[in-house]
Amino acid sequence: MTTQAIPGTPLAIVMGSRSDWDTLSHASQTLTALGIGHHVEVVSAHRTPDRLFAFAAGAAAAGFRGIIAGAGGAAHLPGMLAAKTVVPVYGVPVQSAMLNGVDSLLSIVQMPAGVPVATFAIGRAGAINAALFAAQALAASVDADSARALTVRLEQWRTEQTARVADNNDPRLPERAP
Ligand code: RP5
Repeated sequence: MTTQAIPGTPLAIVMGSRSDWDTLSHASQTLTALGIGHHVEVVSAHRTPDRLFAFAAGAAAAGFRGIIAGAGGAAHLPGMLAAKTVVPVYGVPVQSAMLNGVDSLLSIVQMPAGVPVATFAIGRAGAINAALFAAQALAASVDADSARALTVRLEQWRTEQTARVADNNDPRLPERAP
């Protein structure tokens, strides 16, 4: 399968470092095999935080329907992307040298309630499965009008969640509704 199955560039693959490409290249190869165009970019949560925020803030407008995000060690990239966009984030823990990727896995999977990251296996298997899952989600997408309405609702839910935290920043006081 080499022809374009889905028009445009509906998915992005981002990673915390060029050194993550050995792993994330498997996601790219999988999407290419399925005929799904995708953007590829290094965006580091720690070394280029402003770039991360700009990428996440522009992801929906750029037309991305999913972001595959790989990182290793203190792997904050997938979670911070998810915090700034309602485009689904598929997290791939990169196998780290010191702790074999268990650090990456726990860092990516242990998100607080309210900001989901779909987390896959460590390394190559996770990269391939993240690509397959993102492709399956694309294939199962609702029609464009429904998708737009759902995106608005998801963004409203996020806005309310943010306001609720900001309005209740003193833990000694009873929690107030927004
Ligand atoms: C993380 O630190 C990256 O995702 C990478 O897995 C890890 C090491 O990065 P380098 O020191 O190889 O650039 O941010």
